[in-house]
Amino acid sequence: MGGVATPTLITVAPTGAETAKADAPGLPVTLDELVEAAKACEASGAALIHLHIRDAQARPTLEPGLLAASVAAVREATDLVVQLSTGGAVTDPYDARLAVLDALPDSCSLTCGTVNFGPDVFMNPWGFIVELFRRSHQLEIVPEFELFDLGHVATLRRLLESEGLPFGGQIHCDLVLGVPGGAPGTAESLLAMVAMLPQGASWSATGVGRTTLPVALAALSSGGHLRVGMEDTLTFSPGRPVRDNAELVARAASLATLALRPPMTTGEARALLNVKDRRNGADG
Ligand code: KMH
Ligand code: ZN
Repeated sequence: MGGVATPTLITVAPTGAETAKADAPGLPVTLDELVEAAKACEASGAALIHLHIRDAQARPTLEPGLLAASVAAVREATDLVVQLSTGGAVTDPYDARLAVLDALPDSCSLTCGTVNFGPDVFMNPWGFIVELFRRSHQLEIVPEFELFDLGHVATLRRLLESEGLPFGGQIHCDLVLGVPGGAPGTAESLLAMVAMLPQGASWSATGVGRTTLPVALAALSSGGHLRVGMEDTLTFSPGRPVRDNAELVARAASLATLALRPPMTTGEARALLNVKDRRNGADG
């Protein structure tokens, strides 16, 4: 043994597209709430933020002006790596999902396959995956590959074989487990997916709902990073709703520290993912 343990990249996914504000009062849905949540999560140990945004009625939206304003506001208020979701809501059309990249975030999510999503279907056909990958490369945005099932890992490998490395050169993945329709949120399925990842890939994992803690503990003990947040988890412990995103980040930071893999700084996250520096109007 010996050597220096890898610090933990903590990603926060504060909002998502599925939960109504009325069902979770702590959900950040306005720009002000989003910025406050981002600042609190950064202070609690997050280094990357995965953003979905809402309109004035708190409905999920991919409106280009709001996306650009959200990226600018979070960049202004924090040093977090800003990632926009290209998954959106299950009802969003492909062209609007592709146009998300025009807001020039540091990173974008890129889901590597279609998956049943509760009663819905989250559509990600091969042609769309390739188009998103190429556009992210063109615009110098680092993709994070979202993997909901084992077949998505196989598709990621196929994508890299045909298209080469993503912008920045680092293959970074997020394993999203416990979605009804995707891989179960267990250590066994996490390890099966990790075993198939391309060589040199970095990865985080998130367990949806009550799988959040088993998946986080399995990820920490297997060299992975963590994603937490109200997009994925609304119950802190049985019968106790999540108060806000920062408490989920704080819990993840405690687990990581306990595992002797303390939270990564935003600077370390930027270096790991090799994101283009777009702060202070450096570019776009
Ligand atoms: N809201 C889900 C349908 C992503 O952000 O890229 C898709 C999702 C994945 O959340
Ligand atoms: Zn998302």
